Amino acid sequence: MISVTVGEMTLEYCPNCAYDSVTLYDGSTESSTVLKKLCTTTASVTSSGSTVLVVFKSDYSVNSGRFSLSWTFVGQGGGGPGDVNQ
Ligand SMILES: [Ca+2]
Repeated sequence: MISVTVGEMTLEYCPNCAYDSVTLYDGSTESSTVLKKLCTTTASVTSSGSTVLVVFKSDYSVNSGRFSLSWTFVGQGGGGPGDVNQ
């Protein structure tokens, strides 16, 4: 599993973050489950598998601040193909 911590998130504000956003997916494609969609709030999420997709979207108007995030592997032990151990 991967634990992602968003330390800073100051994008343009809009309800549902419709204009500018960072979306964290629980998988490798945009059809994966959305863990969190953010524009002005921070968050911490943990994936169920070994992949997290981060998608930043912005539109043509209104620029705002910035965002930062960090991630770490969360070990589960046991091992086996596809598992992340720490
Ligand atoms: Ca914008």
